[in-house]
Amino acid sequence: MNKTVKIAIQKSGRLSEDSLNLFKECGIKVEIGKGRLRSVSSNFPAEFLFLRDDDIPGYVEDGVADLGIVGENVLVESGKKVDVVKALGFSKCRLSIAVSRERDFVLPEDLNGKSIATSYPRILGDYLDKHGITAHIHEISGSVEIAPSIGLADAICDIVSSGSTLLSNGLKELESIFRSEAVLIANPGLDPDKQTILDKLLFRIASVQTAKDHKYVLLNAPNDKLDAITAILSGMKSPTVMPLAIEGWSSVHSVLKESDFWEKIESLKDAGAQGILVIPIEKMVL
Ligand code: PRT
Ligand code: ZN
Repeated sequence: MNKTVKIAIQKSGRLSEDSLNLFKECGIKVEIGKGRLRSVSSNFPAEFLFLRDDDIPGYVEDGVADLGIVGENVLVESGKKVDVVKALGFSKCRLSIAVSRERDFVLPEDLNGKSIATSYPRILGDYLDKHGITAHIHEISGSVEIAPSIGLADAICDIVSSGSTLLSNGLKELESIFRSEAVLIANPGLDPDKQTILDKLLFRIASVQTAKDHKYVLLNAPNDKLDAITAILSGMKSPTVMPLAIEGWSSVHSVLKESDFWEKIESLKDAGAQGILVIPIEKMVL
């Protein structure tokens, strides 16, 4: 029988949609259905297990699943021994210490002798140890943001994304102690067949991620401005230049990095480029 890898993803929650999207962009079919706990892909050697995110690091450590997608916050808090093979760039958030807006508080000193409510006792404990602070960690599993107002704790340490939950509970964010995003994790002892499948998956993810970081650009330029314009467009190798039907003009095609896109577009206009078209790239293999 041909080998498959078992991939654990969150059944329903903040990671689910982006995880499924990632596989879709990689051309891997995943059948989903209500109440479904597993699904075998029809076009890639993978079986998907749909689980609660908290269970994913443990399943991957035990080898029940070979791979998994989970937030770094949950992974580090779990303390499980797995390999982080790829940062995926979605579900970004931070773990922050917050207190009531009315309180004057200086970190980390003012935490000494105080109580802090959190669902992340390990990560918070590490932060406190690092700063030589002794505080009482009050572990709770949910609704951490209401702890100060009901008198359960002086401060909280919880996941923050937009900050609106803190705001609507009268809290202010003092310090972010951990940054997190979704990561692909793997069992450290994958056999060679499974490692080969993982390498195939990583190759596809890299092509999708590289494509997202780049844009395809087409523009028209008068031939006497071509040197200046092609100098701005370093591209993958060098830009493609083709004559337009109209005499003295060319069409220039190239690839630009998303990060320096706006700056380069301005320089291109200043250098005489016209009719600039920008097109998203679906996959990019370097
Ligand atoms: O049911 P299951 O156990 O699988 O899911 P879950 O309810 O434990 O987790 P889920 O789906 O809520 O989150 C999954 C992962 O998404 C987390 O472990 C983080 O890695 C990541 N993530 C990204 C977030 C947020 N953003 C986020 N905003 N996880 C939680 N929140 C919560 C936070 O706890 C707080 O209550 O949203 C609130 C803060 O959001 P803002 O935007 O108001 O600041
Ligand atoms: Zn969870």
